[in-house]
Parts: sequence; C-alpha cells; structure tokens
Amino acid sequence: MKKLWQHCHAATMAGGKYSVIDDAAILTDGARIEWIGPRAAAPDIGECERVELDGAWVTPGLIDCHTHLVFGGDRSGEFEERLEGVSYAEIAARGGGIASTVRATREASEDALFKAAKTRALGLLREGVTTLEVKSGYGLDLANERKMLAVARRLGEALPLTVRATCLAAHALPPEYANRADDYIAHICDEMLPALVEEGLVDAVDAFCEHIAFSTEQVERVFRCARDLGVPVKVHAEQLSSLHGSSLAARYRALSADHLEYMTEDDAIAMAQSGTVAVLLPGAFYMLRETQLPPIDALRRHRVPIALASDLNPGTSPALSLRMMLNMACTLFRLTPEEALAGVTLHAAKALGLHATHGSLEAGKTADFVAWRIGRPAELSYWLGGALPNRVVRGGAEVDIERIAR
Ligand code: DI6
Ligand code: FE
Repeated sequence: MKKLWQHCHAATMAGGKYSVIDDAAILTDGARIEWIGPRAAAPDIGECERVELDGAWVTPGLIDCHTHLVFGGDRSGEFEERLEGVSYAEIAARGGGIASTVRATREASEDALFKAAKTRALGLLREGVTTLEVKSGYGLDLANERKMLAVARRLGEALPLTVRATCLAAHALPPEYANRADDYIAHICDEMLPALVEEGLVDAVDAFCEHIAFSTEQVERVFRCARDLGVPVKVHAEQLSSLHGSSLAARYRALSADHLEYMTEDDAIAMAQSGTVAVLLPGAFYMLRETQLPPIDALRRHRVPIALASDLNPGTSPALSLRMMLNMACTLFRLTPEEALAGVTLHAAKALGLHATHGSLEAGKTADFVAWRIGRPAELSYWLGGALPNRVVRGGAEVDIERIAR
C-alpha cells in the first residue's frame, strides 16, 4: 500500500550527512521509502493514501545504539550513598555495583525482566526511538545471559521496534570465577558464545576493556572467538583509563568503540581507518561526574563517525531518554545540534551495522521516521527533557503508542 506523507520539512541525513528538504514529501510503499524529495517534484502516483503532516519536521527514526535496558532491580540506594561520599569502588568492593545488578537479574524471571524492560523501551519509543540495541552482561553465566538475550528478542517481537541483541558476557567477573578471569574468558569463548550464537540470540559481541574489568589480551580472545563465529564486535573502552581497547577493536574491524573519554589521537586514527564508529555516552559521563572529555576535535579531524546513545543501565547511566542525551552531548561535549542528530540516526545505524537500511531518509531504506511538531531541528537538542509532540512511523505505519502501552 502506497502512502504520500506531505506538508512537512525533512532532515534526511541523505548522502551521509545532515541535509534538509523544505516542503518535502515522502512516498512509502509498505515498509520501504520509495521516493523522498521536494513536494513539487513528487512522482505522479494517482490514487493513494495521503497523510497530512501539517508542517512538522521529519527526521529518521531515532536509534539508541548502546543500552543495557534489560536488568533486575535498581541502584537508587547506591546513588544516595554516592551522594554522601561513598565511592563507586567502595560500593563495588563490598559486593554492590554491577555485582548487585547481576544478583537481581539472576533472581528475576524472564517474564519479570521482560515487563520492566518493555516499560523502558516504550518510553524510548514514545520519544521517537524506532531502533534499539540491548546488551546482556548482567547474567554472566550461560543460562542467565541467554535469559537476557531472549528478553531482547521478545522486545523486538512485541513492540514496533528493531532490536539488536549484543552479548556482553565479558562485562564483569561473576562471583563463581573470582580471581580466575582467564578461566571465565575461556568459558565465554568455549561454551557461552558458541551456544548463544548457535541459538540465534547474538547480533554482536561486546566486551568491557578496563582495569576494573578485562585486559586487552582477554578482550582480544573474545574478539577472536567472535570472528571465528562470524559475529561483529564492539567494545566499551577508555571510559576510566587508556588501555587502547579502541585501537584493538579497530584491528578487529569493530562496529563501534564506546565511551572513549581517555582515548588518544592514535586510537582515533585507527578507528578512522577501520570505519569503527565512536559512540559517546554523555549520561555516564554526567552521572560519574567525569571531567575528562572525549577528544571530539580529534574525532572530527580524522572523520570518525560520532554516535550518541543513552547507555541506559542501573549504575552509571539511568537515562530513560535518548533526546536528553542530545542536549547533554551539546552542553557537555560541545557537539552541534546537527552532529547530535546525526549521532542518533546516521552514525548510530552504522554502529549497529544497519546503515544500508536505517539511519537516513532515502529511497530504498526502511520507512522509519518521526514527524516532530517543532519549528527547527535544533529544538530536538535544545529542550531539556519533557515530551516533544510527535508522530512515530515505523515500517511505513503510524505507531499508536497509547494502544500498545495498555
Ligand atoms: N560501563 C558502564 O558505564 C556500565 N557498564 C560498563 O561497562 C556500568 C554498568 C553498571 O554499573 O551496572
Ligand atoms: Fe555500557
């Protein structure tokens, strides 16, 4: 069924950059964009449904390319303690931090995890997110990582969202493997990844490369295993210190390296050469009151694509809004609103390996877009939180969020 969406302006991101069409029209055929351009040049298609967008600004559907939104419990108690001066390291040392979320996630049933995750995903959908990445990494054993990834798959089936599932078994050391990190890495490579990939639960493999998590040697073992299994990799790197996990990831042609506050110019050069996307996570930067800024100018200079994501997780980024991250990336990292918007559309799609089909409004791509009742695209980065009125279109069909939420 063809539809002509008209009387709108479009920030298309076509041709790999921020670009705009005033008084645009979009012709969709089923779930695909057949044509987009100035309304005056619209092809003659005779009878078809016409949808009035009343002067709205249309952007590609937003893409949150880094979340940990499946988890049990919350850590608001630790948040209060940290405000009173207890450090993240002290909390971790007495079994809090990631370990406490691992306990709560292992205890939770798949249905309970699904219900809580669905609420978070609906919040993102409501503000224009149509594609979402979900990481495991709070199960840390085969059964519980499988449970988390199965929830990610269910979210994609139950909601009008494209969901990519990333296995982050190498997130932290589970208590059963205390002081035996190499053994845990061997378990991930010999048992967990082969089984989970075989079951079709894994679109990408991620690892946390950091002195409080896994070394570059350990992360490289995971990457080699992923490569042998034919699955692309991503990395959490240079968040707290500089181990050059991002350069390592580039050697494995990683889809993305994420966080990156402590990355060097050489890391940026390596990422540029391999086409690895830099995913910046302003929510975690803000919550940890980090002062080391990611090297935005080096990333720009070497033309590393910059994506933004929520990092939605119960510890370092309880960020329920991707649009809030646009504002934070501008205020904290000095991105322009145009760069910020490209960061949650075009470059976020590339960070998920979906750039052939998602992330821009172009003929042949999936008809995922948002019609915003705003005067200028920069408003998406300008308003600090709140709900901006919008209409969400996913696969050529308008999403009735209130009906889905019931
Ligand atoms: N970096 C982060 O910011 C989160 N994971 C990671 O590798 C933190 C996850 C948590 O504290 O629960
Ligand atoms: Fe993360």
